[in-house]
Amino acid sequence: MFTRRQALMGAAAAAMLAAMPPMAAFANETEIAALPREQVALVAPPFVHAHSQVAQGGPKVVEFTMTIEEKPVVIDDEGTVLQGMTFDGSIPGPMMVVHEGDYVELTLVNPGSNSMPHNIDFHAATGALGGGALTLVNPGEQVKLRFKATRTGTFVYHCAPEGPMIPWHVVSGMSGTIMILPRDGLKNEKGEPLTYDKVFYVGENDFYIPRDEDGNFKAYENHGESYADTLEVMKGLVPTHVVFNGAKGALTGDNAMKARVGETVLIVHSQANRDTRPHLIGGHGDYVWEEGKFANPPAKDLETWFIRGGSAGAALYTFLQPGVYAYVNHNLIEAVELGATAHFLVEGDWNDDLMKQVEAPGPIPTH
Ligand SMILES: [Cu+2]
Repeated sequence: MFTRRQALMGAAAAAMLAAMPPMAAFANETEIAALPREQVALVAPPFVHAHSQVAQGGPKVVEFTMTIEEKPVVIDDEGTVLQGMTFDGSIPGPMMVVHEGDYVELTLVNPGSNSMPHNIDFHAATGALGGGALTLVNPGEQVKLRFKATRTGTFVYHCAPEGPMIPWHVVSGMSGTIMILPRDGLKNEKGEPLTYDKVFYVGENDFYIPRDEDGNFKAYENHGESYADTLEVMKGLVPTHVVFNGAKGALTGDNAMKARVGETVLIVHSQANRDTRPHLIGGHGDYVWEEGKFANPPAKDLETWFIRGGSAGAALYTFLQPGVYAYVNHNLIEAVELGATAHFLVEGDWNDDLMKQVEAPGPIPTH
């Protein structure tokens, strides 16, 4: 007999099923092996390897290789040396771009010339400490990790070996970003397509360089020698340097990022360790994915945006005036004194309607 109670329970079960998220379709090894593969050569920031904004065809396996390099890096114009640790030789590591549903297959190489084990934790990946538990490589080893790009957005990756080694490796330079684009590209808050003419990747780093009794930055022979002193400065939580692209001035003057009036630029900004607040002086964020997650609609017309430590965000802006724009961490002490300033050099015609110096500076008239 079919009772009223059974009918209610049946309805409840159906409602529960309907409320459950749809189970994603997971592929087996045979299906993954049948996918097309693409090898991508990474490029050093602020540049990003060539990619299509809308996916061409179905999901594929995208192969990347990164070689870890432990090396001294000059981080300011006074010649201060960081005992650096890098993914692929650059601070930050290179930005990878794939589409949702693609597989990332990374070969991580730790050459015998290095002195320490390293690994990689992808905030974009699911399981095993973001891959960190499956990628620990000693000097002289390499490892291959595959993960499925299931969530869209900009995500940090970083080295995460063990205990106090984790923050030390991160503030020595071992972080970068992956961007996972929706298959049909970026969209505005109405779901209409957005595209960019150029993309730049700005990675922000806080460094903690020990000083001697006279207050001068200390130099060390190697990483091991620098470790104890550096850890003491780190624990004070006051960085000696806050920089873009690994060094004060790495993106200013001759190294400015270039654009033209009318061009739309996507700026991806990461900070693996500490909060920051990018601001484009004289411009705006037309569309900003502050948390860097493309499933959420972008905010519009932002003056400053907030990047949480341990994340990457993306801002889209169409330049409307020529000139040099400073792009800063709008803690202006960090921007000016500690190094967190970049430049955009924009060419094109000035628009008097948007701004005009109606009268040049001159003496105050007397009566
Ligand atoms: Cu490491």
